Amino acid sequence: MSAKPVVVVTRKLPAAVEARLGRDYAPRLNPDDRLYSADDLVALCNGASAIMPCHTERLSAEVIGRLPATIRIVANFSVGTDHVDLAAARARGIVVTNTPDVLSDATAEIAMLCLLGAARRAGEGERLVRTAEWRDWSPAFMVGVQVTGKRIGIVGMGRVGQVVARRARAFEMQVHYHNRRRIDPDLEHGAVYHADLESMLPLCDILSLNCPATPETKGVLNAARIARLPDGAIVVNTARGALVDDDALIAALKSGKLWAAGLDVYNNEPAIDPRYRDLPNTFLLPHIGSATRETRNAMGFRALDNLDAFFAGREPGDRVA
Ligand code: 8YV
Repeated sequence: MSAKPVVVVTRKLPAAVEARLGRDYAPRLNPDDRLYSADDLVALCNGASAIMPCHTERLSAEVIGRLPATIRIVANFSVGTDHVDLAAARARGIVVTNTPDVLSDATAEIAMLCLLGAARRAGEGERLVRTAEWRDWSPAFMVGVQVTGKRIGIVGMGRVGQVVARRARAFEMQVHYHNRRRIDPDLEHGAVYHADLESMLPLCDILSLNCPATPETKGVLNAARIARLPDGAIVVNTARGALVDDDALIAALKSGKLWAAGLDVYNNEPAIDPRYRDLPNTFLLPHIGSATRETRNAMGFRALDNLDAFFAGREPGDRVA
């Protein structure tokens, strides 16, 4: 019987996922959930065949170049792959996979939470009650923006974007979307496609960012695009912080051009731009889009399915490089 492949698992994973890893592989686990430096990671990979990283480990071209030749696959515990230099992996013949589908519902839930939290001032309200500073009630107290029946624009109508659209329809919203190409009209359910992002923006009472971070989408929400949104619009980001020009978003939140923003992801997490914290009209979550028990298990099993296929000599279902 051949030895079980050694898999470097960069973060602590759900117990059931680690149990399956232990049954089928020789995993190098991280029981203390310590954040590895690039040097730690490279050293841990000595003699290993696979890495199962999260988005917290940056596999840049430089890091990939230092990996031992024994590493044959990077099976990400994430749908996003912006932390991995895919071209560098390809150049070294390293297969890369991700975990699509299984986190779409959980992430769309957080998008709706961000949307509602921003529109209805949930963060401010919660802080008021929690700090015992809630003193009075009046018709003018904590007045927010109603979301029912509003127009939502979704940037990136992939798996998550389509679930956000479905949830938005439950709130009777009119759905607009911008995507590289129009999705199958059977999947649109009345959503209006805009090939041109610029022309969609003036129609968006709410703008939800749901596209991957790539060189093309970096800073897609910039000052010029924010200026095209209706006054008082709401911005929701559950995709990646890199999509946003922080200076532009913060200026628009300060000036009142935007009503509010609901954010789960940021540039430079977790050391986010501190100005977000000082604004009353931000509803801020710590990148918890996929953080449900169900989804974290499913992500782990999906990553393991990819490893299983690879080591059985089959094409992994979620190969991205
Ligand atoms: C995860 C995510 O928390 O899957 C993604 O791309 O952004 C998150 O939902 C993270 O990636 C885990 O590595």
